[in-house]
Amino acid sequence: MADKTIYRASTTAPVNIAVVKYWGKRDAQLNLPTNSSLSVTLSQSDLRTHTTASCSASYPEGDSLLLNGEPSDVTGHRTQSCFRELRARRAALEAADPSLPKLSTLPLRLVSENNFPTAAGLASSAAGFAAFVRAIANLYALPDSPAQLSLIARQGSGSACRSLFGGYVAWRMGSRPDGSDSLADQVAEASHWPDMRALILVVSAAKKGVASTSGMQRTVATSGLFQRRIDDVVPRHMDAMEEAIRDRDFAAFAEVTMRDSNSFHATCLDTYPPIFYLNDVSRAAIGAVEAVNEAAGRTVAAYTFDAGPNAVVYYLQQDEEMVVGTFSALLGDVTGWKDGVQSYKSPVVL
Ligand code: 2P0
Repeated sequence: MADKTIYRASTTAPVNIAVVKYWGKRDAQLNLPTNSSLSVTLSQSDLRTHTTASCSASYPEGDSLLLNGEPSDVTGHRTQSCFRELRARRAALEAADPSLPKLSTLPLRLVSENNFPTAAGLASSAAGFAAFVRAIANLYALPDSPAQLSLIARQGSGSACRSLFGGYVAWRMGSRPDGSDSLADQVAEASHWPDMRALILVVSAAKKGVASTSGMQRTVATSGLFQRRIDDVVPRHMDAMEEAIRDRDFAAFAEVTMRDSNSFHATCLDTYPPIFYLNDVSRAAIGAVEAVNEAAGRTVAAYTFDAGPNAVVYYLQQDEEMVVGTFSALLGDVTGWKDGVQSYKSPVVL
């Protein structure tokens, strides 16, 4: 009789918010970026994806994914690349040790839940593919390091490679055509800078207007500013950011974070036709950060925006009252999700 055992493993992965942004692919098939990037993983936040991976000979033919209760397509080349790479690694283990169960040939079933709006510029694909890859790696008992798994997660979604580490994480763009050196590494543990906090302002939970993948392709094809960003701006920002993190220099961290967000959104505006991710509430959040820094007489807060209008504001614990107070005045004293989600304030300990 065939073995009907169900093999199962679960994991969660957090979102990460870039302070030096990834925007542009040099190889869409392998998902290789035009620039390195650096992010902060929000490990302690409730912005996470929980994923269970299972496999069994009793499952019907074919792999499946249930995302937030809805069947989701797994035939896309990115998802297929992740399945293929993970299966190949498991098959190698099985070949080396014939006593292992042959999981690599069984249908896979993934069940994944986000506890935040999907595709609202809150890095859902980052947490999603990081959890996807780690759940299957756990199921297959792969010995691969987080850096090795980041090579696989990158092929699912670029930013996902950074969510396999906590703390401050760089995604090195690499130079090899096969992508084997385009992977994530940890610049510093979260505990290196224990006072760092993030405030997430959900301006809108609606799906973003221009998806990242097509948006960045259009930028690469049409923006003149983009070339300057990848040749000059990002390399300087990467160096300055690593130095700011190493020295726990908040003023420097904040300046690079805000400049890089501005540079990324300027590049979006320079795309033809232009891409707008910021709205009036986003601009009010920028104004509020400028006002609180001005009032304090030093830099206490830094804003950053991804491919959507939601703001993430970084600050240090000792300035929490000042920073969170400013945003309460701007957005009202709302904690948690509200009907229709107008705003969400949740100081996040990293
Ligand atoms: C980032 N973003 O570094 C930048 C900042 C958005 C703005 O990574 O095509 O969803 O799946 O590799 O990772 C969003 O892009 O793009 C992103 P794909 P992804 O976080």
